[in-house]
Order: sequence, then C-alpha cells, then structure tokens
Amino acid sequence: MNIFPESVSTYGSGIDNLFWLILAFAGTAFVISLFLLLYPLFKNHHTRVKRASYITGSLGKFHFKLVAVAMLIMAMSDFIILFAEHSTWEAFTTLPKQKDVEYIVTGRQWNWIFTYPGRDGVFGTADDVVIDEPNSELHVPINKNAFFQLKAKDVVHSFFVVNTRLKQDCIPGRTITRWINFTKEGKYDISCAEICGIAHTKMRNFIVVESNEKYDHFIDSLYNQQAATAGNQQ
Ligand SMILES: [Cu+2]
Repeated sequence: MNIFPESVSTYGSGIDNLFWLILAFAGTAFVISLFLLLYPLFKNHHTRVKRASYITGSLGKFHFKLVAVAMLIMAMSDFIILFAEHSTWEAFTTLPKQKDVEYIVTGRQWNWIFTYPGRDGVFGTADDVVIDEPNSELHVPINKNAFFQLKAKDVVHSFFVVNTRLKQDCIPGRTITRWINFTKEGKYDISCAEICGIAHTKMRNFIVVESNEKYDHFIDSLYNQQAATAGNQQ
C-alpha cells in the first residue's frame, strides 16, 4: 500500500518502509494499551458489579512480572527498529564520495534563495548566480549526487522536498549539507516545514529534475545570461 506522494530519491523508499515498520509496532502497542484501559471499564460496569472491590496489591510479584515483561517487549521492539533503520539512516546522513553538482539553498522570510556556483564551480566568487524570486525553480540533473548546502538568513526554516523524503532544518549561522539523487524527471515541491512567520506558506518553490542534456543546456544559458548582465553593469 502506498499512501505517500511518489518517492523519487534513492533513499526515499527505505524511509517509507521504516514508517510502516514503526507504525506496526506503535499501532500494536496502542491497541493493546487501549484494550487494557477500556476492558475493565466494561467488565466492571456498575450493572454487573454490585460493590467495588478493594485491591490490596498483595499480588506484588505477579504484577511486577507483568510490568517487566511489557517493558522487555517495548525495549525489544525499539532495538528491532534501531537495527532496521541503520542502513537507511546511514544512506541519508552520509554524503556520497562523489559530488556531481552542488547548490546553496538559503531560507529567508519568505522565500527559498538558490545559489549556483557559476562556471568555476566555486561558491563565493563573482560568477555565482543567486536567484531570489517567489516560486522560482532550482534545476537539478537526474541520477546525479546533488549536494545542498542548507542555510537560513533570519529564523529557523525547514527544507522539505516531500517527494524525496528529505526534511532538514535550516539554522541561522550554520551550514548543513544534505544530498539527493533523483530517480525521476519532473517538477517537485519545495516547502518550508517550520512555521517561520506570517507568510510561512508563501515559501513554495520547486525543483525541476531533468535529463543531463536539458540540464547542461539550462546551466549554459543561465551562466551566459549572468555573464551578459554582469558585462552590462561594468
Ligand atoms: Cu520558512
């Protein structure tokens, strides 16, 4: 069963599977707790029980055993989840050795700012292309390791690309690098998943994933345009 938006990153389906695993454990615990809570209420309804019985707690050891077993089961399920999540978490948090493309994405009140490194491939130089327009698109090539340096200008924002399952807080003063390898072309939502002020919902931008040829063509015209405007200003 898949109730989620389509997953288009290499690690996305692993994260979805973890959701179902954790739901199975938490759901079972929920149903059992609810039963233990409600069943005595029905069983001891005043129409069935004449007088409330007085429990002294003399079954000390028996009760202790029940609690110990329940705690053991809970701890076991935690360990199973820890064990199952390890490889997915590793893939998500460890940056691949090969970096194909890199961008800076900066959250501000209220937009996502995209920075391309320019032809020299280095950030912080004169040929960087900075795009700060509402609902703008960041272009990314398919099947490449795309690195994102995530930053924030003012308050905490959260970079959320739901189709990739990547959600990462952007914290002022810090640079957090995450990566995505897109497996399907298309246009995907970027939203801010952290309430960051009155126009928080305006932070809607897009990632456009395209073939290598299309991407190269886009980057070429973007950098040419940038060089032309820079030339005009001189
Ligand atoms: Cu925000």
